[in-house]
Amino acid sequence: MTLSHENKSLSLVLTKFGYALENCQVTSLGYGLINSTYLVQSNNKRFVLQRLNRHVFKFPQQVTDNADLISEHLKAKYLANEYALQPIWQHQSIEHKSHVEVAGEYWRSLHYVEHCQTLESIENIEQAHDVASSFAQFTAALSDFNSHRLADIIPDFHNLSARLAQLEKALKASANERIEQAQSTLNFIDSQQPFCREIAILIKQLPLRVTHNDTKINNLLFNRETNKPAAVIDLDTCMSGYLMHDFGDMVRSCCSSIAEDSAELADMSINFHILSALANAYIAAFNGSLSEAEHKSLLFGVKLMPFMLCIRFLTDFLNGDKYFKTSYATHNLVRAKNQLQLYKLFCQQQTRLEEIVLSAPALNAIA
Ligand code: GN1
Ligand code: MG
Repeated sequence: MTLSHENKSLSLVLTKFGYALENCQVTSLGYGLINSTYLVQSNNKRFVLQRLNRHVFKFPQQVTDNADLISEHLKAKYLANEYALQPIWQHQSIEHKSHVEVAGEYWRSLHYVEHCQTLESIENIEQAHDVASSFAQFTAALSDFNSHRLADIIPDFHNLSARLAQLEKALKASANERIEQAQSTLNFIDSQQPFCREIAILIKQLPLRVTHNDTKINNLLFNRETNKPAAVIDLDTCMSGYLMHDFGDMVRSCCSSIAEDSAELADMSINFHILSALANAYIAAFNGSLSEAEHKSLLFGVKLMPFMLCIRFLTDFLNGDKYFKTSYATHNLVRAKNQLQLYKLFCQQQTRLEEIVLSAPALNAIA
């Protein structure tokens, strides 16, 4: 979309939310790979405006409906002092809706939490503790929410066998040049069938919960003054899932020494001190309510999430980069190789991983 095109849309969208573009300052916000997000300032008011990616979200109203249901639940918990983080919510349009449609695009406005920032990496052990207990609190606060009320926004989102099938399909339709570039990564994925079988058996023993499904460190807002977590954001993929998905996604985004799209694989290492702090705080936050199977599954989640994200990036590379935003031709391939390297490092450190995750105390010592 060209800038003038986007500006014209922005103007109409703002009108539908009761604002005039000429009185607003609009700037880009965040580093998401899917939606386009803006910060809007109008006089003394600030709010977030977001254009949902319609290629990714085939039924965007499901996204805004789910977000309304979740924020209603979290607001009630917050008011009852059962949830310490700030719930975020969607603003209503002048037609009293949580979205507006302009030129076939789907937009929404979100509450902007003041005095906050996001982080792209963990700076210390205390922060790791805070990140893990925040994401765990988020999931724990949703443990009494009936997951059937939530639409399955992207079916099979974290279903490994479905992701493998999508890769297979992309491979059949892809150009030879891309396949050649992806070949070594494809071969390695193919060699991991025993791991895929383990996951298929494991998931039969796990309870479904309402999970966030995108627990990257940059989906947590930190208060700028106190440096403490303020709110869990980006509820786009909040739906039924397994706890190991959220734990694994958090670990993959917090423990690698390099960014998820860095090509400098020789520099990649895992910070086990951070991992240990994450595991201890995450498990303790559930205060004994995790079954043995769920606790043990977290170990698998740590390997599963980079492995599955590698498959997703590679599939998109073979499909011609239609899903994730990219900045250069091999961006998705670089991301896939990066996540595969992370998976390999975790596999090499299986014993250490087991020691950390399985020995994490199940009870919250502070409670
Ligand atoms: C996407 O757009 P963002 O950054 O919130 C993706 C996640 C991936 C992540 C990888 C709907 O999230 O699943 O883990 O990129 N979201 C969707 O950075 O596919
Ligand atoms: Mg997201």
